[in-house]
Amino acid sequence: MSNLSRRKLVTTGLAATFGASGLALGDILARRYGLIPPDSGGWYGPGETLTYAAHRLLTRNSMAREFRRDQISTPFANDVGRLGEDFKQLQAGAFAGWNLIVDGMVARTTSFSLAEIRSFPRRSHITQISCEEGWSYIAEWIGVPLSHLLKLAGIDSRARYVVYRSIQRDWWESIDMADALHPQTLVTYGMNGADLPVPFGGPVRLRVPRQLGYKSVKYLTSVTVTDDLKRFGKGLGSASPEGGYAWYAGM
Ligand SMILES: Nc1nc2c(c(=O)[nH]1)N[C@H]1C(S)=C(S)[C@@H](COP(=O)(O)O)O[C@H]1N2
Ligand SMILES: [Mo]
Repeated sequence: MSNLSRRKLVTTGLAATFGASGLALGDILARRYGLIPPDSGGWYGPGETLTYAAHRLLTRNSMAREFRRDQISTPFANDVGRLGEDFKQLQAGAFAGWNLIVDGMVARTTSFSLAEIRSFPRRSHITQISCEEGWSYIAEWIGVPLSHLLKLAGIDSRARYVVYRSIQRDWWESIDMADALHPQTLVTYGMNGADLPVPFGGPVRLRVPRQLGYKSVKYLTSVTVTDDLKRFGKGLGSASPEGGYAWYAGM
């Protein structure tokens, strides 16, 4: 059998197995491991479920690849979003008034100022951010692990996801606790040894290096801890599936 037809056979077999019985498989996974993504419905649902469940079962604690300092990209690819008056006012005050709110299933709803965020234990990594459109760059990201802020707010043991938002209202995302508590998931305020520049999401950006670029939301304003994504937006987990992209964008 040639490689091509073998591959075709394997793909067809997979499609038959997981396409036809996707719902049954989903049911089993849901009951056994609770690994059904919020966008598990529809045509792409079984594939989304498989990808997410496989990643979580096999590589729950894996690390995103880190690079050497001399591999940092110059110049960067970058996508600059439009920013409103609320942002410009905060920018005029050197972001002294910027707050990040942590709420939802926590013991204490907590508002962290930029100065407080900067005072916490500092972590950094040199990782690649990859856009779903095909471009990428490598940068050093500096911040505090999101897990640190979640612990300070007192996270509930029933927590399953965090929903996070930008001052740009149409950008919001969510990740499961495996990524929220992952040591490389950082609330960043620095890049390549300097303050995080505004075009790259400054003053504060959530960096989720195990997933595609769109999960790294710029101009971060809030993080809500929850056990259920159904009551956010259209119930698909984030803005991405509402626009046709996967909720889980793990690499
Ligand atoms: N608030 C906000 N966050 C965002 C975006 C955006 O437009 N606004 N774009 C996303 C997408 S699609 C990608 S690929 C990366 C791009 O990161 P960069 O601006 O550092 O290049 O940011 C993500 N986070
Ligand atoms: Mo992107």
